[in-house]
Amino acid sequence: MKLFIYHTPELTPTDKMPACAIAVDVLRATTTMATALNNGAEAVQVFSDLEQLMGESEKWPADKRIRAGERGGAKVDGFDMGNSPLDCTPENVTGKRIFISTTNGTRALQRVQNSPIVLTAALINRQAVVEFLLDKQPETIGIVGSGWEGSYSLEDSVCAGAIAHSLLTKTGISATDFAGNDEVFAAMALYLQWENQLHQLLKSASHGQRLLRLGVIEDLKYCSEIDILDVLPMQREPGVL
Ligand code: 3SL
Repeated sequence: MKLFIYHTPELTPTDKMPACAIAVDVLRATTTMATALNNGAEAVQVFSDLEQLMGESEKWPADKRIRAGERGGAKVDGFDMGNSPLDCTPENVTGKRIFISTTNGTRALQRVQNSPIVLTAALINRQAVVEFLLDKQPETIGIVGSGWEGSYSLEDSVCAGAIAHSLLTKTGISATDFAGNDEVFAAMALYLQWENQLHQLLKSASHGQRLLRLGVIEDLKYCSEIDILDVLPMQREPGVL
């Protein structure tokens, strides 16, 4: 098992897909996806283009769909919800398909959607992802952070480090055999430095600051919780989890 971490979709090679790819957008897309599926959503279908989302979702019965859209952290006008995981209550999402488009999380997922296995991870479902990897033992794993418009983001890196650290500890492989690139060491170091203060780290991150300015304080707290959901979002067909 060899792990590669890429900080942004742009830094992720597309010529050779890993056996298992994991898209991460802790703030907030992959946290929202994990929460929706955990709380009974039928599926999450991801779009980069809002018009395409409207067209596809139109084919679905109105009482069985939710249109979720975020741009610049805010809800897209006319959509049922934005990108808040806290809106994904069982009352809201059970039995429904979530048609979602977000700024960066969508891009990360689309970048690796041709890998044989595609998962999404956030801090809240970190251990469920680790357990799956320990069971399946894919030869190569690529974790792709969403970043923010092409730039590095702390929260995705710390989540990648949390996955890497748990995997490394549980497999007992030597770190040099396990790490496919230097980003793996850097992400694990970040996680070990902040593992007991993840909420503080997310509040300090530039996107955390952006969300605080938008007033979504409770989202930030929830997104920083670790291993609270036993859910494994896995792609069933391109763009559908
Ligand atoms: O960029 C994204 O994909 C979003 O997760 C950003 S936000 O947290 O909804 O602002």
